Amino acid sequence: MIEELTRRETLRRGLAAAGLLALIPEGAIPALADDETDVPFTDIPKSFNPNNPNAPTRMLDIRKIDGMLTPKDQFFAINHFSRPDVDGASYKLKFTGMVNKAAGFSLADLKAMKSNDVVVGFECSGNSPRSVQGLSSCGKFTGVRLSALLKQVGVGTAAREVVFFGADRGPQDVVFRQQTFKLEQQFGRSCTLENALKPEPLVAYALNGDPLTKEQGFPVRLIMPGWYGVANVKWLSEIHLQEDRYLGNFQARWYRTLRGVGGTGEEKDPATQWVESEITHMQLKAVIARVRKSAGAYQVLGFVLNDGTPLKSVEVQVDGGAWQKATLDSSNSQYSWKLFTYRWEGATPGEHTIVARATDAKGTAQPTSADLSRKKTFLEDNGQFPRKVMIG
Ligand SMILES: Nc1nc2c(c(=O)[nH]1)N[C@H]1C(S)=C(S)[C@@H](COP(=O)(O)O)O[C@H]1N2
Ligand SMILES: [Mo]
Repeated sequence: MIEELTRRETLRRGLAAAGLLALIPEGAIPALADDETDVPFTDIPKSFNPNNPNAPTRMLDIRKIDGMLTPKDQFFAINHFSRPDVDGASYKLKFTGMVNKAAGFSLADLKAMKSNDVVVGFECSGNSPRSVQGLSSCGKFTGVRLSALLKQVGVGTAAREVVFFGADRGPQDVVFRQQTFKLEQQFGRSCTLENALKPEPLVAYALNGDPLTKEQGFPVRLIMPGWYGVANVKWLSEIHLQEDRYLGNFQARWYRTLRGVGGTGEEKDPATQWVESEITHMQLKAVIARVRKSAGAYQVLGFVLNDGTPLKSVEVQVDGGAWQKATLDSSNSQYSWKLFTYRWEGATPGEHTIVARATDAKGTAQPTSADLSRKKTFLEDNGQFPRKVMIG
């Protein structure tokens, strides 16, 4: 895709010279050309250190986004235990619990089945301005539909919940009332059987056409298009079917949101309900990632993440002025991140504040951070993210 965009850009330049530019769709996001420069952001925290190979968490430097697919060595990476070494040759994906026949699929078995490619963008539910929104990326994943595997093993009649375990494990605090147990835990997440049988979930073995990297879950991971990062279980080793809800730490304790609904939002207002919810589908979020100067004009680039609902609009506001329509990129697809560009006319020297907001076809609008004040926990921060830039 990046190569494609570069080719498209070369073409664009040729056509521009020939006065035929109008033939090319607006909004393609090419790599920075020789005569273009990045406009610096003045809001990057001093401590921000993206793409540090030694850090346990790798963040994407969103100022470097130059196409749909995040290169594998820049793709953000988060893990709760140390990254396990899984041997691809002896790997088996086990199906256990309420299945008609317990089964194991080797990497070769999976690769022999019908493969699907899907471009999926996702973010960690903890992504926020603190990490300059760098806990996000977009890749092309290749794999087998989860529904096809479930069909092959046969789902038991009582099964309602599908649990996905990674090969990573370690001691963790398990809290029950006032007691805390230190117990060996495996990374696990679950979803309902209904969600598992949808066509989207993918048991993936490749990222951008190459085998998964160790950071991204080699040899096999789950991809849940439209869901937050945590649902995409890496180093996938076992899929367990059961009747009851799965209540592991990463499902029922760590990854939840607590927010006030109704009433005034005052903690003592009986009309306000304090609702706890699971971290599942991504909340609508637009982020300005990059601003570039090209032949005296300024172009703002950004991305939108959401649950796959079509977008109605993405708008950009400069220094508190009127909201202006941004252009969605022609390379976007339903579950990719949605790239957008905005041509910033009349930018004057000095510091400016720019912000983006997205609205989807169901009318869901991206909140401001003030709108999120009733959210008590820090996950699912999809508030608008005003950026500061310096025009030279
Ligand atoms: N097995 C396993 N899968 C995991 C995790 C983990 O710790 N172990 N972290 C999750 C979280 S919190 C996120 S945000 C995503 C990050 O995916 P990435 O590292 O490919 O960017 O992986 C998810 N899958
Ligand atoms: Mo995450």
